[in-house]
Amino acid sequence: MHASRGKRLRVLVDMDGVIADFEGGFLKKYRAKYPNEPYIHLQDRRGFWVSTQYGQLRSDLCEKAMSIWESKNFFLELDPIPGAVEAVKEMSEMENTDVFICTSPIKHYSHCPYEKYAWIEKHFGHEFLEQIILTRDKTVVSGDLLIDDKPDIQGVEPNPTWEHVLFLACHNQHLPPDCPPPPPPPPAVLGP
Ligand code: UMP
Ligand code: MG
Repeated sequence: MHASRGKRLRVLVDMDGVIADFEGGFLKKYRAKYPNEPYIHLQDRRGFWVSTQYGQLRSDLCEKAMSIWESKNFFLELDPIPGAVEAVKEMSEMENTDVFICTSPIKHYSHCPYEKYAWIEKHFGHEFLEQIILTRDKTVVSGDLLIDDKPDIQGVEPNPTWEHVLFLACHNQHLPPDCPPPPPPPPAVLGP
């Protein structure tokens, strides 16, 4: 794949949880909006979906959690993950390397897609707007590497071109390290 593109390496970098601190931004705004409701410390987060874990804590907290990232300025005001903006800029300046930000917007689209563009412009500059891919299905995007904090990235393409590099996050740090799948069993030997 890599060689077929004249040796250029295409790196897809996820946004929430990799360069933008979605979990930290969520917890700060959730606690400010619902100071009397229970919350989950970042070290106790398990599973990719924040809304699912809050819903397990108490069913009505699922919608309360969603109301946070559906609010205006939520995505725009996320802090960068320390060092991430610098690392992505550096990677995009490397020889023979093309970097794209590949991010899934929420379906409540009033603010999120606009704010993702504005966030990239604010932290990377106007030129970087050429390198944004907004998609709900990352399996159809071609690349060599996808750096993403979501452990299971699925979609309509069963064999994406990229190799998934799992980015460490509070919700995935307890997962066992990914092992390559076992080789297929030898063909059954049929009797005479
Ligand atoms: N998101 C939800 N629910 C959650 C947690 C995250 O809808 O419980 C959204 C926020 C982001 C998207 O728009 O999922 C994650 O995008 P990626 O980082 O996978 O691109
Ligand atoms: Mg992510």
